[in-house]
Amino acid sequence: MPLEDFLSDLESLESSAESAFRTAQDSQSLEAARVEFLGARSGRLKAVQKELGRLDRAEKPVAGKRFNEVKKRLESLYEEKKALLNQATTASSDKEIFDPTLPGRTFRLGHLHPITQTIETLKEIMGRLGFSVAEGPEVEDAWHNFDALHIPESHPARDPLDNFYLATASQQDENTLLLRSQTSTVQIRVMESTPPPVRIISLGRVYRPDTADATHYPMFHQIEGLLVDRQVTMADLKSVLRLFAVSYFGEEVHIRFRPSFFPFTEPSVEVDMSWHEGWIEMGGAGMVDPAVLSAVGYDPEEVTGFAFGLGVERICMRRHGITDIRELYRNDVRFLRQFP
Ligand code: FA5
Repeated sequence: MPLEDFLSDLESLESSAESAFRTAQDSQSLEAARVEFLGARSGRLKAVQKELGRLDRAEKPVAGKRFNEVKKRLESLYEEKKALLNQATTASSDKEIFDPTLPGRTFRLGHLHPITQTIETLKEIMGRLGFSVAEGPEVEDAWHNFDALHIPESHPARDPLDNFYLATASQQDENTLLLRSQTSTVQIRVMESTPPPVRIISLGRVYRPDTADATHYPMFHQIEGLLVDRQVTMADLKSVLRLFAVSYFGEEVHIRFRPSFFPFTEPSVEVDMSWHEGWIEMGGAGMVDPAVLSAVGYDPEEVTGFAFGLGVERICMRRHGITDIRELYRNDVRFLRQFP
């Protein structure tokens, strides 16, 4: 090969390699260009070097010198470009870490179930009215769920079809256990263990084999209230329930009593509330029946009292505009998340 041809091959290789290095946008394309031109085994510069060996002896010094210049130049062009690309990558990842305009990372925190929230609020409101919190077991005996509450053996409320007994009907005796059907059991437990005056609330689960529909569920919660002292009257009951309703719903709430019957209160009423919409039955209430006071060893000539029992789900649902009680127990976070 004549020297001129060698030199012109070398020159064209130099300019293509130069432009390949300069235009490489990222380290992958730069590496591809390096392999193509400077690759130790099959790079294009290597091929030119082989031609160098075949030149005439006299031409070799000139050609070799030029070859070395080109090789050095291309190697340093490659190194420069490599450093440049590395710098750009580091700079852009630094920017990502410190980019103050990115939205912060949010953590999805859980929160209390709406019924638990309602219970906490009700405890706080009644606490301000001087009521302390009492508790009782969810598995109850017939004495606390019925007998002491003046619900006789023959009363339909004791029907096996209306209660979750823990034994079959034929096995029932005075030790019969059942899942409590009302929180009124706690009235009895408190009065049995505490002399008057008492001023308590009790909040908890109760169980009834009711068919689930928009307003009923076989497990639900009640808030029970009991106040026994000297000269307690129906007016006290009404004012406490009104204060309770106003504290929970606000001044726009209306409350009304309808005459009713419960074996353990006399007189008895149904308590309805209206807030933005029509009336809704929240629960029952009344003056503690003297027979109940006697059953727990209180003197009905000395003290009188009032009691109430309201459905917590009803209170919570009205407050939040929930129209189906079953939503509360489907465990669907998309529903529950609406009540943070
Ligand atoms: C009682 O349970 C009485 N112990 C209330 C009481 C207490 C009266 C103290 C007098 C003195 P009642 O069965 O009506 O009463 O239930 C009270 C409230 O519980 C109802 O008004 C309703 O709000 C709620 N409730 C009853 N059954 C269900 C159910 N299956 N699902 C959801 N809530 C219910």
